[in-house]
Amino acid sequence: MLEKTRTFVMVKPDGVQRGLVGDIVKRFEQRGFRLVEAKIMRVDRALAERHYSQHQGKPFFEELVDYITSDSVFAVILEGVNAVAIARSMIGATNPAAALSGTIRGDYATSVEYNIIHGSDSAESVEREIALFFGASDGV
Ligand code: RTP
Ligand code: MG
Repeated sequence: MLEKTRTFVMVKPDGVQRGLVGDIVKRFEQRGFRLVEAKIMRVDRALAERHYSQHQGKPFFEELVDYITSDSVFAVILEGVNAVAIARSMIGATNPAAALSGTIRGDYATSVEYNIIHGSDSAESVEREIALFFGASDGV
């Protein structure tokens, strides 16, 4: 049996507003991921600042928090083989100008400020972000 792991993905407010949630979920399901838990929610400033604490002090930090808190997001826990690396490769480069066509950012985004989707970047980030967004998750 191939070992399955979890990752955390969040469709950002621009992705939800543009009606891209269904397409994005479909991409992950088609690739072989299983949805463990998912919800539409509003991120408040305290949660946004904790989620992006590694970027505190950077020139884009305030704008990033404004953006993430501006409207609903779609938060999801995915399970699959090599979940973090495969989800990140499907999401594509942070700056859509560098993201390849066929990736989510490469197909739907043009600006680094509004780049549609977040994906955890390490096993430690997965633990931290699932705890932040879903609490002590025991999704089936
Ligand atoms: P994310 O955390 O959202 O999945 O994105 P990422 O790992 O690909 O990129 P990261 O370096 O963690 O940056 C987090 C988010 O901050 C915004 N950003 N803006 N204006 C800028 O230069 C700039 N750089 C980063 C983006 O929304 C990025 O996804
Ligand atoms: Mg990141």
